[in-house]
Amino acid sequence: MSTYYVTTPIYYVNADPHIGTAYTTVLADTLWRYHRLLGDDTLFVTGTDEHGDKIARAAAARGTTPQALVDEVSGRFRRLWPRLHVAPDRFIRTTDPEHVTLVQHILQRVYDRGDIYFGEYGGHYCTGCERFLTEKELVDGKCPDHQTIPEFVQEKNYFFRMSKYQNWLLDHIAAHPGFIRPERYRNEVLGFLREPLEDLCISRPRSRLEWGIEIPFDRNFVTYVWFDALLNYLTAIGYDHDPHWSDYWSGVEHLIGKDILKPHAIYWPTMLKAAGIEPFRHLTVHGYWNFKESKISKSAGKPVDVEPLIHAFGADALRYFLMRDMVIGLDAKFTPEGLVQRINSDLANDLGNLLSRITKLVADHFDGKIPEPPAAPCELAELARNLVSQVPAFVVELKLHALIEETLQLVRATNRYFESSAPWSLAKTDRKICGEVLYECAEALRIAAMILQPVMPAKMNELLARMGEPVERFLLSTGAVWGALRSGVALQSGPALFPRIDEKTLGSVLPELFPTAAAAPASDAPPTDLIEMQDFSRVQLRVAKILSAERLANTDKLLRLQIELGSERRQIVAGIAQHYAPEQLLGRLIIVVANLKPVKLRGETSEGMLLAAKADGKLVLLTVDADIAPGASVS
Ligand code: ME8
Repeated sequence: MSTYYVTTPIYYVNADPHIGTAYTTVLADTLWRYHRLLGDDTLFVTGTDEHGDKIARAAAARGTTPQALVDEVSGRFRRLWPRLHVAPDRFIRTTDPEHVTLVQHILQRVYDRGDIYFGEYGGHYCTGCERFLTEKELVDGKCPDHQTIPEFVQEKNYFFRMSKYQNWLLDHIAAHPGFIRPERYRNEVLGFLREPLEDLCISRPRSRLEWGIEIPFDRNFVTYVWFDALLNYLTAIGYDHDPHWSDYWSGVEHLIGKDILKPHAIYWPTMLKAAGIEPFRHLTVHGYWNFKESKISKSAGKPVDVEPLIHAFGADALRYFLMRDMVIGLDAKFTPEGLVQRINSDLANDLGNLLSRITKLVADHFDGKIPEPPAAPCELAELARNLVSQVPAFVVELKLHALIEETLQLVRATNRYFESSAPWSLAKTDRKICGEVLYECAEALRIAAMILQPVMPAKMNELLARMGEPVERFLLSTGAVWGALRSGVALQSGPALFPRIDEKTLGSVLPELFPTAAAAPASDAPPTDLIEMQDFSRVQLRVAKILSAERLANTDKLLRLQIELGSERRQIVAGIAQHYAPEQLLGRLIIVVANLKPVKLRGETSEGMLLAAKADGKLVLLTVDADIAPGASVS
């Protein structure tokens, strides 16, 4: 049995979880579940990154204390994960006392070994990245990730002798091809290392930043957030005091998005080396989920909330889409239409439908009990055996999208076998063969469900439970064996496993998913699609007066507004509840899109959309600057 320890980045708590952070966490959970299925000893850790400038600034902007902010937002991450069927063994926070002790211990060790010194530095500091950017990294004087001009900061600080480990790191990468993967990111890191590596500034003066871990050998400084955050991967396994820490460490896989390659591929291994700890085993880097052409993120003004997606489509279907539609290492496109297409074709049509067809015929002709298998299995058995034998390679090589597709190929082949054998006619002419066909189809489906269980744990467990399969921890090697399906066991009927999503449902959830997407394009991004004047003139903008406002039950995002629009009264549902209290809105004159087709949001009709501007997660209503009659057109 080998150990598998999987980590996600610990997320900053200056913003709520969104589809990007959900992706890495679902990926970690899925890999963790696959390794359990393969019989490994596993550990899965995620958490939140709670110190540093970014958090201090976000707290100040909200008029709260850093501690109150981190408690609130970290709680939101922790509560979201179970809703996505994500079950980490440990949720770590960098404000945990155990972590603070570990960071100070490692700092002291590296200092005592002579690899930390005091010096002065001036450089371009990007608050978004929480690090100094080199001249080479700047594009037109701006941070390429955040599109902001970094501040020039000059101050005395502590420095880590990172440069000393440059050659060691190059040799280590060369000797361990799986150290950074996929290869494109390994090459990117080798590219960084072609330039001389600078030492890393690892402190911040208390006078500038209070919110951090105190440097153990100088009370006037706090620890730079990356030196603090990266060490969470050791705190989580009880570094140096848990008897098993080194077993887990030897099987570690760090999952990250490409935005944080440099801290993980350069700072982290050199920090470990300086502290006398073995480097990590794998750093696996994935691309971005993009919405249209730009990265989905809070700072880009394009968050895609996860809660409404779970509510509308279900956690497992969302997990399926995320795992199926991103090839690890490449960017992927997130569109609600793409998500629905996946659910309808793979899950409703192929998988769910197969279960319903088999269940119905078994109920009608075999008293609801799984019939007897044939003496010799059909061609599906070979397909299934082949697939099962390839699962470990797909998992180890991180080709989850391909594993899912291959499994769906088995499901589709089973549907074809069902069609061509026509068990519904056989039921009238040859009941024995009819039973054998149904057994084989059910068996292929059972094996497919076992393989897909890490991707969709709740739905696949439900499917297996309907077949009378025990769904506690099972192993692929003993469970996914052709012919293990037990005849005579009840095949329970139930509602459709994956109901089809129709256009109406999609239309009704879109405004909630992207409450401000239409109203507020990314603040400083250049327009990508130019439109003709006549396109714009189709949109009727009008002034409206808010007559009443109230919160909608079961969502913390939506308000129901009654508005006056000339002689008309209308109801609109707006995603502004986190930015405005209902009583703040009464009597306000706002701008609405008046000719939108009505949609239903959480069962409430919305006849129009209000306009708001968005930046840094803050939403501000567009209003008029003098009194004007409600209903006035905006041109
Ligand atoms: O960087 N597509 O935290 P963070 C795919 N605290 N993944 C995305 C994504 C997108 N559009 N947007 C975000 C930090 N992610 C540090 C990490 S670790 C010691 C410290 C995911 O909240 C992806 O995993 O900014 C990315 O690397 C991470 O969220 C960044 O999270």
